[in-house]
Amino acid sequence: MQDPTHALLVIDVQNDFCPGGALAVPAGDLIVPGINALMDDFAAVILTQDWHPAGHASFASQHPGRAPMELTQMPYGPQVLWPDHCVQGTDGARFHPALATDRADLIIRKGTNPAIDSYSAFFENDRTTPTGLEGYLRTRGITTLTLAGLATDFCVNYSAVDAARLGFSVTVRQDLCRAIDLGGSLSAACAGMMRAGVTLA
Ligand code: VGL
Ligand code: ZN
Repeated sequence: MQDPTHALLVIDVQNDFCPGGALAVPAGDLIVPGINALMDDFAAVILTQDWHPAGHASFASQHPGRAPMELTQMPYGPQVLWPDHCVQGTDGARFHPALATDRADLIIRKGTNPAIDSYSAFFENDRTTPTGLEGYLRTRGITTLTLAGLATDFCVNYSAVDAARLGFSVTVRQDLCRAIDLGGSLSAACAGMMRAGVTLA
């Protein structure tokens, strides 16, 4: 019997984060079969989709003289400058073709504000503007979340930490995540998730 209070949150399993994509996460596509199988264990399945307007402020292409993967300062804090990725309506922004998207109860799109990045499924990177996901989960009576997807050290990490801070009980399935690992970002993310009370499984 599926637990109605427990949801699966699948983060950004999109073409641009898989091999061949604009911001490819090594072996990002290998987690798709395991995520599809895991969906059968959950009463609620929620997918997130990174969904940027063209010319998004997180793109290095918008910062003259700067290169992808460099760090800059934004009004809301430090920001990695990314290659153009997950532009609304492009093939790179679509889910991996093998992901079982028909199983989703909800697809939440994030990163749509041209001036603010949004790693977390719950808040933009100003850490205050909500996506609405918290309200959806609470009104469904969901208290426990299992996370999988891309990338472990960015969107999975921010989503897991925010969920724990909001009081949800959170487990990250590390075997069903893959990381970008930029300058030690994976070990920093794991330490931060553990500090926030996230279970790394
Ligand atoms: C992500 C960098 C930029 C992610 C999204 O899904 O982890 N990373 N946008
Ligand atoms: Zn993005």
